[in-house]
Amino acid sequence: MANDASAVFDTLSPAVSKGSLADPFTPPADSALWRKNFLLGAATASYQIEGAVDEDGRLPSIWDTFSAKPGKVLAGDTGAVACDHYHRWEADIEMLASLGLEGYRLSIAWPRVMDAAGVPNRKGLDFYKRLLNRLKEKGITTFVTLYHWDLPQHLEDRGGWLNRDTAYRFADYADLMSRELAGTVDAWATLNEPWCSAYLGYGNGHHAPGLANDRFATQAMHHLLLAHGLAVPVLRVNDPASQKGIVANIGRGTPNSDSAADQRAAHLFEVQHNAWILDPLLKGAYPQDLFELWPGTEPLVLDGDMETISAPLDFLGINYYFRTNVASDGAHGFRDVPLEGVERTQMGWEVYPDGLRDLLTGFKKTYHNLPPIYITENGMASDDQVTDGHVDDTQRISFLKRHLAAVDQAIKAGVDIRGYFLWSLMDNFEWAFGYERRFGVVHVDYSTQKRTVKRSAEWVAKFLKERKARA
Ligand code: IFM
Repeated sequence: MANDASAVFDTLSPAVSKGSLADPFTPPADSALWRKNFLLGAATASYQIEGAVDEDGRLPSIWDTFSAKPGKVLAGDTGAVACDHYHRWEADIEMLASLGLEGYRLSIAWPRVMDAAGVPNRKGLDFYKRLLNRLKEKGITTFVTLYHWDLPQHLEDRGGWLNRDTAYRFADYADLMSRELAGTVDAWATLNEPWCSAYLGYGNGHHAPGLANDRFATQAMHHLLLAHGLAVPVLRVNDPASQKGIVANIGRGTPNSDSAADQRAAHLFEVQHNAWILDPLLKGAYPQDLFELWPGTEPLVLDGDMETISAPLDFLGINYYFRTNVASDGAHGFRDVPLEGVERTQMGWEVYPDGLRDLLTGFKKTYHNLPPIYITENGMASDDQVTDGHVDDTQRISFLKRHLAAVDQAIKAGVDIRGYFLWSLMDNFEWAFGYERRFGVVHVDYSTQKRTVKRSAEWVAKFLKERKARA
């Protein structure tokens, strides 16, 4: 196997590496990307695109509260309007369909569909029913995430994910949604990126609700995973035909040197980013090395919790963005050592497709029960501008090609990967970075809400058209 995922397509089709739209996307003939049943889609999330935060009975979420606090989000941005998708959903679905995208991953805003007493909010539910029905009419495969970080504020007021009860409230919410939406959802993901909810939300405070304590992070993680475990059987009963899974973000950590200390640091980085979530889900236990990194932070785990958390999954969603080069911090952990001269995105994240392949092939070795995988997010931010009605996001085209090549290599190495969702369908509210960072394959002018299809979206559409023609 070539070491460098980018090299695969470069060798076979040198033109492709230039990333210009004129070059056809020509994966090798034996590439899984040509398979009709390899799903190619795009992803979004409720708080990042919907807006309409106080319409039709939606209650406040922790992100409304957090983004209203000075200094928490770049430029004081909030999700109050975002892409106004709540009102523009029909045109947005048309756009998605016109690009030929076969799958759409969206999330439901919990505070839109249920009140504090658990009473359904019909208007909020109807929004998602209309949306999902339309997607079905268009023949688009639907992946629905129940929790992409917009926790109802009333639950945070009672301790949020530090309160075990939130896990049970989540199971009630999953029950309502799967009873109401059964038949319109192809795959349910319970949580998006519990690492971010637990660590960024409760461990370092960069995300809502903004608490910073390692012990909080491990307890919040336990309750998030418990919420997942409690919800899965409920989803199975109410909507047996759909797939059930969870979405984890994974991080590649590479050692800054060959020293044993740096190797250990890279291992601990991956324990903290990957095994912290995947071990409980797939092995039924937290990795003990985590508590070497954060001594004394073991969460309170009750009898039966780990069995609940590790019940079999139909799929595992994987979100991948970059690698981190690390060295030992001289104590229990690691410190980042940014590499010089490497390609980076608008986020400052290193472009490193091989990390995706290496993590996936590594998981296959580590977890004998690794479920089928969907890449549920992958993409990059760039400072995209509209010029003469076009957005030339050449770096994104090249990024997507190289990461798709890495996926292909992982499939050839035996990993069961069934699809890929690019992040994101359109520019949106990028959490603590507000609207400055643009991840979309469709540009959004936030002053007019005009959508402009970027070159990258045209490129994906072109490939999908070609694939359809060859089928
Ligand atoms: O925008 C986020 C998304 O909500 C979760 N995964 C990472 C993306 C880019 O930061």
